[in-house]
Amino acid sequence: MNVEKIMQDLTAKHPGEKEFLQAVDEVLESIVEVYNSNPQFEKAKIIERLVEPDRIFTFKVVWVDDKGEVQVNIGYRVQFNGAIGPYKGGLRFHPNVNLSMLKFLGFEQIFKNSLTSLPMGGGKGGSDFNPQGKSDAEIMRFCQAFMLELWRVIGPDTDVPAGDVGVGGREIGFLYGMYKKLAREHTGVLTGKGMTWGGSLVRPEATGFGALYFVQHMLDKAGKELKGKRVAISGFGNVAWGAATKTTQLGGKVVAISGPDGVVEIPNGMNEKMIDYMLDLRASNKNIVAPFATEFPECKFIAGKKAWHIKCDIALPCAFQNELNGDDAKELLANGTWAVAEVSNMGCTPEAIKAFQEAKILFAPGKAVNAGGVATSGLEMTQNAMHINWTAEEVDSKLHGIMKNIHHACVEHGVEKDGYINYVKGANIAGFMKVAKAMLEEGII
Ligand code: 2IT
Repeated sequence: MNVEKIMQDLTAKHPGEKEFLQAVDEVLESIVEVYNSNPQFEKAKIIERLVEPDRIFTFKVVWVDDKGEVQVNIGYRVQFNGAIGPYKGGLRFHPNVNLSMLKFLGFEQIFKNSLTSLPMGGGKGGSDFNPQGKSDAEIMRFCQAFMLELWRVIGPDTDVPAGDVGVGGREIGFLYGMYKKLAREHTGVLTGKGMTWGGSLVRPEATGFGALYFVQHMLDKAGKELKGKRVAISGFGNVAWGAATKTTQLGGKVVAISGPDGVVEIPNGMNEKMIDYMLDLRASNKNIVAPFATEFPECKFIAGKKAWHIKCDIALPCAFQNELNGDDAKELLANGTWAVAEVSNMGCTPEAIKAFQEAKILFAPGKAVNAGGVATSGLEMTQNAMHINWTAEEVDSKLHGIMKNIHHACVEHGVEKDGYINYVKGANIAGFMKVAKAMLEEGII
């Protein structure tokens, strides 16, 4: 494989798909060596086949808002790769959603799902619908209209969507209700369901919890511990909440959370009340963190600044792709940060990752760190297929085991000659090998 040539061809075919091309480039750079040492891959054109989604569905979503006005959005589902299992991945509702974003997320999902060791292929979907400021009734009508199209192409053994940014328990409920009505079946076709109708305990907190289990193993391997360390978290959604909860439980100090309006500095670290308040903040649907500092006067709101502005040992991006750039990385390094774990998908730009790796600090990529979310979705699918429910302890211990294995796989494939663990390389190689082998064995399809 010639990475440059493949990237040139792909860029010519899909000009402007910036995030997607960025995600592919990172994977290719990581796997080129193992790829080229295995001639079977080249012969079967594994990479050329892997970078094109199996299929993409786009559809119009028409709904009526509370004022009686007709609204039109675009819906998508990218079924990227189904070599190791049914397509699996979230739905993102956000005004910036476009095909490049969903292709990047779907591509990442292939390797992430492979890392979980569960049988799940990669997929992603969503809409440019903006949930901000919408009433419950509007959210419901949109979700119903969205599912009216999507239901034809998904199924419990075909493609199993879940939540992502802008899609939480409420949306999954509305989507599931409509699917059930159309398909006349009560199956595990979506994950992140409510606990009384097929959901799995621990799924709501799984992404954040899993991330902290991964971080624990990473610190342990480096001879460090989380206890007493300053942790900066970006975002205040479901994932950030799970990460803040587990950080605090494990004795870390969450000294910052942030939103689009700025950062809240929490000098003594978050307490339980503050963690609970994150949920109120999210439920207020205003997408700002400033009220946090009014509610807790010991905290300070700094408008227009990111979480990376606050001095911390460990940085956990928990919001969006490319939310931590080269300048942010410099600021963190200057402030003595020695570990960064992406909890968001592709949270760091290539410049930021390069800076962290050159400084030889601990850095782990989203597809490994945040895999606990989709892994627990996989556990939800298993429980649905078996028609049983596991206890929270059972699910949590399985999640913990999966994160431990993912960490192990990253180390196995990521150790450099000088002993530095390149978690990006490790995660990409470990995730890729399993999918590539499956593709070889399943023939040219
Ligand atoms: O990015 C992700 O892994 C998710 N949004 C979760 C996907 C899932 O199927 O649970």
